[in-house]
Amino acid sequence: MEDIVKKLLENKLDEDNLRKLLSLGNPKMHAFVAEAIELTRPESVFVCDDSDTDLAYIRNRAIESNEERSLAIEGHTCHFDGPYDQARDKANTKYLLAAGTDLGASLNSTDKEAGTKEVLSFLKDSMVGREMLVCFFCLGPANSDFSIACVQITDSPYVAHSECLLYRAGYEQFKSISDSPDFFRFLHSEGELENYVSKNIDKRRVYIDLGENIVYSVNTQYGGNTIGLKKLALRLAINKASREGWLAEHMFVMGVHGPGGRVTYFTGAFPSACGKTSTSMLPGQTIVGDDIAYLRKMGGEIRCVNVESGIFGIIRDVNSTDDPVIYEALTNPGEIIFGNVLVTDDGKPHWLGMGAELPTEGTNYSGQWHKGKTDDKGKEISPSHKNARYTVRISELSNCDEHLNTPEGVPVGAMIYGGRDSDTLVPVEQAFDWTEGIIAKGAMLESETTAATLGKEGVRTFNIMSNMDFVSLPLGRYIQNNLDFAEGIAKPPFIFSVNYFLRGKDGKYLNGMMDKKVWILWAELRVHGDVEAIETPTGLIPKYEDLAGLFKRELDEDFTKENYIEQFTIRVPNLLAKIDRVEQIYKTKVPDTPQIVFDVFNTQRKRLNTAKDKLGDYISPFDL
Ligand code: SPV
Ligand code: MN
Repeated sequence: MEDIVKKLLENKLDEDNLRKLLSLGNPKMHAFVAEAIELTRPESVFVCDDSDTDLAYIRNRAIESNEERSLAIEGHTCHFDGPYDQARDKANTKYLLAAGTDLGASLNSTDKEAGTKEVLSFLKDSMVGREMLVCFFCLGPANSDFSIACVQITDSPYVAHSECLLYRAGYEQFKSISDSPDFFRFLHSEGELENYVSKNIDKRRVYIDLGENIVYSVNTQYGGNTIGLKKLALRLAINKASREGWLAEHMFVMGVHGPGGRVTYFTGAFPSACGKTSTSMLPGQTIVGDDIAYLRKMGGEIRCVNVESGIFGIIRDVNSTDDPVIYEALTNPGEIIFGNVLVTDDGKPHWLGMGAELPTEGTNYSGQWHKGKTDDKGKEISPSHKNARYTVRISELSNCDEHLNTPEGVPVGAMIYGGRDSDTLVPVEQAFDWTEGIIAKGAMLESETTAATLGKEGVRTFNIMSNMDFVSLPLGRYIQNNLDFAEGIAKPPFIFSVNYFLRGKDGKYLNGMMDKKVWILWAELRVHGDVEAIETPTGLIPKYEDLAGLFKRELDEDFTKENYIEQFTIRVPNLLAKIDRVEQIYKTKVPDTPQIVFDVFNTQRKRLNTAKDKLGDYISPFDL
């Protein structure tokens, strides 16, 4: 170890913490910690070795520091982020671009030298008077081809505590990588606090250095901006995966339970707040993960793991009818962190859509709250934020899949792409093949914006593979990587689109919350060739009889022919307009778009026009 590193560590760490840090023989990690100490100048440094004592220390620190408060039910706590720090800050999340590199105009980036200087200036002295926490985690199951070791430095016990619930312990993984330089590094400081929340929101930054595998995050607490292993690591992983020939995706992983005890694993990519978690939690199915998956080719098949081991889920509309498993976990003892809900004096959390009337006063992200309270712009403050969250370990859920921690992951039988779309796509459609699936389902994905990111809601936005916010390489190359991924795979996963957000002429949603169960189970039957399908210009859709049978058996509902026609009508003008819109983006903003993307657009356009000439603008599935 370099003398200067050693000296810095010895000066700041007490004997016990120094021993824990030096037991990991990784010079690059030691240097990272030493440099962070020099930069942020903490009062003390705590190193977590994943022992029960150390995990309890972090939990207690979160409460002692007032970043979390204890709630009435054992193990439950609540954290508040500041009123302007309630979602991912896309505008201030940037890639640090070294001279001579280019990620394309669609990705938010800044000059590496200037950006690094800026973010380091905000981090400078940020931990004076505070304790630095150094934690180790592992992305993916430990000791597997998927594993990526990570070190997180933060001055927020809430961030560290969240990561202890969301990720696999990594101290031992770090031992096993020995002196390897191949790991991810995260440096976070919440910056100056006021009432325990980050004060200098105008200086909030999340800067990503792909060359160094480092992410800096400062002046923010919201999980999506601070929890290194979540979206910060996803951005690093997508770039690493591209270099190494695998995929890192914004996808759930679930076991879909078909006839005769058969389990088929599905991945599903949906933009934030579009039903990803609730799909992976569907009754009767098992969950591997709800947010991020790594996919690799192994032994002639595509296999995947959940990168995480917990859920940082949206709590809005979680109730005993629509999300019974989560609701059960949220209302019983266990380690859970609620974020930005409403808390009443009796220590109970309340949230929008929980299935009960909300109280008229309590404490929320705005401080003391009462019904009718307005913000500084005169807008009424919601009791619980729309993007309020809960954090829970998947192993604590009754529907946890047996392969959550299997080192070789699970085989992928199908991949689903879904978005918020009120008027174009049918509820479920299978792509003709892998290439058309990746392009027409994944690379053409659009979705209406939600409260999960700052900015206006409900704006139809291009969102390639639901991964637009996290892609860290030129988009054309990202598509090509996806297309190439099935090479050498005898039976590539089937690809489907789903749309849970279709609206009727009166503006009302055409589907109930549980209808998605029918779409997913139908897709599972297709993977095994158990049902036939109807060919449309853009793919394959269910036959009425098959859906009616599933609705009856699974939901005890009568699915009428009228419903079927309204939902599965092929809306030719809308589909053509969608192709035009997305094509325009690729033509103007993505110079490295592979030619095959335009070919698929043209093929689909031609098929749609042929069908239109024969059958008109709006085609009933019964006419196909
Ligand atoms: C999402 O917004 O996609 C999330 C939550 O999963 S976070 O990215 O952490 O904000
Ligand atoms: Mn997500």
